[in-house]
Amino acid sequence: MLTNVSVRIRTALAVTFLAALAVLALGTGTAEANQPYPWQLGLQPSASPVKEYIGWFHNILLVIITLITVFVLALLLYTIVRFRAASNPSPSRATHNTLLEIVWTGVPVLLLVLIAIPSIDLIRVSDKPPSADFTLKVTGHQWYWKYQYPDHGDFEFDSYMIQDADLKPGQMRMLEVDNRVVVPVGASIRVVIAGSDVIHSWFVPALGLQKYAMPGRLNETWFKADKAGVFYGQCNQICGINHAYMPIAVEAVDKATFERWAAEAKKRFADGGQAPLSVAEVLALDAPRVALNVSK
Ligand SMILES: [Cu+2]
Repeated sequence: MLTNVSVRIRTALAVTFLAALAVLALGTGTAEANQPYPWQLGLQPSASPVKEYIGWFHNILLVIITLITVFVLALLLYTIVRFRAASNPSPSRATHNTLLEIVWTGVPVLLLVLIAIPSIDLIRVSDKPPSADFTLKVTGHQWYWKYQYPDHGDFEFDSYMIQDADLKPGQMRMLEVDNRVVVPVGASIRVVIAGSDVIHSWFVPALGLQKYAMPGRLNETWFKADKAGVFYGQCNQICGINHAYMPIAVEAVDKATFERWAAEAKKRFADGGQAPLSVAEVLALDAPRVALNVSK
């Protein structure tokens, strides 16, 4: 009977271990993804200094809470075994222990203070850029985003989700947009955010960005893309019936490509023009000129 039970426990442990390994293996296969993926464990890989900090803080908190939980569990088990009626027939009548009470109040307070230091510092770091290269204005609408580049000729454009029926191969369902926000890699970008109708929230996990878009109020944050890529996000403040259909796509490219895109965007979006413009389209425009070695 006993051996039967222990065999079953060991089998269950082995199955759990193998399942965890399988999940980890699946996870590492898409570790570089800049969007959520099935069976994801942990946060998306970081692509900005603030996200790096968030990731570090998340990991250190996980260690702290694991140690606390294991410690409390061990105390509980010890108490259950050591002070059960059978082994402790006449219980102690003590009600107070000054030293113990000071310790079990003081240690948690100390831990909370220790956690509060990086937590508050993170708010400071994510609040303002050390020095901004340019400003991007983001406005949340029901149900799309408007982006404005005041330092590049003040052009602006709307960014809508690609509908399922219009998806091209390789495009992310519910995450791809017709007009991506394009930024240069390595530039510190000040982001000012507002809402035009209700509260939205501009949330791009890989860049460590999450800021409310409030009507009648300008919120500020910043980011710096450490690497080239397309970073996906979503509105994460419930804002009405199409809340799920206003994704965010930030494309980080090299500086020269960004300057070309911005120059083209200034023309394209002048006078309220709204035909979408992609980086690929801008590069394709240049291809014949580059091939003929003709300056633009
Ligand atoms: Cu929303």
